Amino acid sequence: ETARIGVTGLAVMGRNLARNLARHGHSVAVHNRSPARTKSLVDEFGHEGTFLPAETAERFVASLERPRRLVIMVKAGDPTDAVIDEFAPLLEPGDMIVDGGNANFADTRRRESALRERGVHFVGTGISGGEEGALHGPSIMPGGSAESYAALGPLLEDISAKVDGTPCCAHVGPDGAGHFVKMVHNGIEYADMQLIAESYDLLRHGAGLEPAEIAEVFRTWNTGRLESYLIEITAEVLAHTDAATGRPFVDVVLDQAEQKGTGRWTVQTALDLGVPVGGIAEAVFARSVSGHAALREAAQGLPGPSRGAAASTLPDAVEKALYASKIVAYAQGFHEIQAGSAEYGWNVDLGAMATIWRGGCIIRARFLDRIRAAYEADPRTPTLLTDPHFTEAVGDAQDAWREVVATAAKLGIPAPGFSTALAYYDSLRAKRLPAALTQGQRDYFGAHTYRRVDREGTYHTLWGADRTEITS
Ligand code: NBP
Repeated sequence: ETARIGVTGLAVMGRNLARNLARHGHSVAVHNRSPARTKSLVDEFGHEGTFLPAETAERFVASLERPRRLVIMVKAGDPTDAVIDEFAPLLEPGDMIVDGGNANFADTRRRESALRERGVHFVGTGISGGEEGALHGPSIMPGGSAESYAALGPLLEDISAKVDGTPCCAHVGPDGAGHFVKMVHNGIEYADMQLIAESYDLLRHGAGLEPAEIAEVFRTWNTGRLESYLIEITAEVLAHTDAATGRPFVDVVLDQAEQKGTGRWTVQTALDLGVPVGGIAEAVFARSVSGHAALREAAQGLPGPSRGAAASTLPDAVEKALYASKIVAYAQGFHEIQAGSAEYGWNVDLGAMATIWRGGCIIRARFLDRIRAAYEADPRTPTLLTDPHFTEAVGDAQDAWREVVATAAKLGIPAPGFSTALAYYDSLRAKRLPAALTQGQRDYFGAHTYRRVDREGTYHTLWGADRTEITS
């Protein structure tokens, strides 16, 4: 008896993915470095479907139908390489290794190219939605060859989340494309969460609302265009009362946010690609600032604004600022995917990415339908901001957006996400940017040259001499 697919690495993610496969009627071979996890999976959930447990790598590989489909769900980094080194010699040309971990796309590119030489397909696959998603239907972003997708796609689509009957799984593109898109997805998630956090902060300390009242505001927002998983759980968290103290839960949690690294990768990669992703960067930095306890402690006595100005930050204005800033953050994230796709020749279908994020993952939202529609209407649109729906939304938000950023500044409430979104927006719309002055400075101190608005060519001014202009 052989299994259609195998999963090695049976911690929370691998175990739930294997169960999801089995529950959908796919026989699944299961393996883990320490056999205890394999045994407990079969003992506890063996009744859910057909599991073929294997204690050794050899038996695991032998229990897979050909061409073999082997999913790795181990800790990203060195463990992934260790597992590949263990299994690759046992595989044959045409076999497929799916890496469902949170790998860096550069590692995926390296692994794909090494395995391609042996004729083995390496399918770096972004899987979003945490353990619940893995069990009940994640959003799946497979990279790798089109040939491997033909053999794997139906299985992966089968176990993915569905929205309006459409699977939240599509072939992203060759080699590292899947993990790249998953990385940017996580970066966007950071930005989205930061904007929501700033909205809360403004409602709390600008408008003076209590957490329970703010929970109601978020519940109301969740019935409109902001409807999303993140807004929904924000209301839940804000409405929660700490059992031990009777205080709002949000007030007893230490205000130092942590991160695992995919947000940072998104920003590092954006810097390499030259793509401005201020919304994601500020979100990563905001978590970083929050974690610098000693620095914050040292700054406690620093002067702030003289309060007194009535907080005019009404929930309606914040809702508009949030929607507009969210459009900017997503526009920046999609720009990064577009740039990565161009750099590595992936030909990523941006609208399809919005489509597969509609379910299964943390950023699932009604909003993604709008993004899908925008790319359907114009697949080559340079930015989501120029899509008519989004242009209208940011147009409608103008006064509120600016008022919210100004209010935050006046009251001394940090709003880096809102501020950077607005600055990016104004930078794009500006007829002239002060970059002309920057170029002048660069030419002055470093003879870096400049181009002119009225003629072709590259010029340099002899700043230290008689300031004549020469062509360079
Ligand atoms: P972990 O990331 O905690 O990894 C534990 C698994 O890795 C165990 O099966 C462990 O085997 C195995 N492993 C390690 Br560690 N080193 C190994 C080695 N050298 N050789 C073989 N196996 C090794 O598991 P997870 O939380 O289920 O996540 C799995 C992957 O999915 C990760 O890449 C993660 O980033 C990604 N992911 C996680 C989530 C989430 O919500 N947790 C969401 C999305 C993606 P052992 O049992 O023998 O120690």
